[in-house]
Amino acid sequence: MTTNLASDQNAHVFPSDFIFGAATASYQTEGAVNEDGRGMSIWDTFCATPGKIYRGDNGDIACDAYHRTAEDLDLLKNLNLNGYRFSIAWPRILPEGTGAINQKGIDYYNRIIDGLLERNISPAATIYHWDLPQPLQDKGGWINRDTAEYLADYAGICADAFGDRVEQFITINEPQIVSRLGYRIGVHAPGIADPIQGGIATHHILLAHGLAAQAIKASRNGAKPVGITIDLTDVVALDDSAKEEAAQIDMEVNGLYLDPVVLGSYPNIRRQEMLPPEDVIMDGDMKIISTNIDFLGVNYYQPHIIKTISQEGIKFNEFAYDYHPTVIGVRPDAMPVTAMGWLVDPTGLERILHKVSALTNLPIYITENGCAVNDYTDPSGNIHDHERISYLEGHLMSCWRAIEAGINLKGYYHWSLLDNFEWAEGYSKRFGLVYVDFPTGKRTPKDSALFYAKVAKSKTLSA
Ligand code: IFM
Repeated sequence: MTTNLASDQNAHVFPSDFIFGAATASYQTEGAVNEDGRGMSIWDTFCATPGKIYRGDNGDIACDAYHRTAEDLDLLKNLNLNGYRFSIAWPRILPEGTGAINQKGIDYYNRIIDGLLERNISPAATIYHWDLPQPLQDKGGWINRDTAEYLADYAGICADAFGDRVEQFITINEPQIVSRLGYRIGVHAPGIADPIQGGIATHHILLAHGLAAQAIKASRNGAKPVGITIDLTDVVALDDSAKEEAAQIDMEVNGLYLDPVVLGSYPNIRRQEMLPPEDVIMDGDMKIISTNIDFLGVNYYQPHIIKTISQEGIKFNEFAYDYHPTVIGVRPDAMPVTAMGWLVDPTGLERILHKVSALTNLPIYITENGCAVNDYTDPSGNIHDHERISYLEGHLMSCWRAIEAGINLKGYYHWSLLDNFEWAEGYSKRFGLVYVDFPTGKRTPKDSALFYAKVAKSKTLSA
């Protein structure tokens, strides 16, 4: 099926209701960690642990977004964006993780939501973008099954407080990163490096998604559109003999999180330690995890390109895959990389959209896509981030082509609105459309922001 979107050789027009948005997350931007009753999160603890974060950075001040709400909402408006994806900090709403609600936390997100609506910008709220209240970590964090229930209670509170105005709720951001980086490898909070705990955390975070979706649907505000954001990567085998391993890697990085949500089962992964131990999967869990949702959020950054290892071994632009010794990952010479070292391949986004659409009829939103660039202000105070413009243009073109091919893609949120705290990388990586001078908090739209503003205004990508 094709949709016959308007296009001539030079102009590619998006549907009139398409969301051109930007995304941020609480701990990465808000700062004000000790203000207005916010409790401690695992990221406060992790950042305070020597050696965990580049240069010892932390989110104490970040972009100071907590104090600059109106300024940031005006930025969105001036960039002609019609959608904003932000996350709610669990420890601002429930400083202990459960129990007493902190009204000042509710007030803060009310200011954001009302300010968005006044500017005709659609609010999309993520319930959990990784800032677990520290008191819940002290009870075991995502290893403790109760954490899934606590998250559902907190999601219900958010839906009751904000569901009369928030247009989309996203339960969890990137369950893969929570379990893999937080529990399996330990480079993210809470810093656990144990494959078994990784498997347990995987199941509990997915269970939390299902329970939270149910709680949001049961809100006194009535059922609101709810979905989950899963980070997906396109796994490509360059030769036939790498295909089987590529399929396994695909299941480990994508299927392990996507299949339970859309199919209600874990994929057939060979490495047993990737899967949740059988005794943590209770009767009825898979049904909860695959609870009906209204849309799927997809985060896409880069592909994984795999080939069979040659007799000469690994060359400089290749890298080993742990646990998959017969294949290597390849960085093709012609493919640019971002300041994170991530490959730039917009066609991967298109392929991911086709693969997801073959699995589910859910409407899809790209809830994150973007790149880190070594941005700097020139002597006149401008930021000429041509790499980001090219990245954005390429990926928007993939979105347009996917819609043209009949894929139910409803929106695109660029990561990120602002340069911000990039987790273990601290402030060393800039992902923003808007440059943030961290010592002063001053915001300056980069050239990419001006480019995106034109696209968003005209809903047209001109070649
Ligand atoms: O900054 C992160 C974000 O928090 C989650 N998705 C990937 C981004 C870039 O690493």
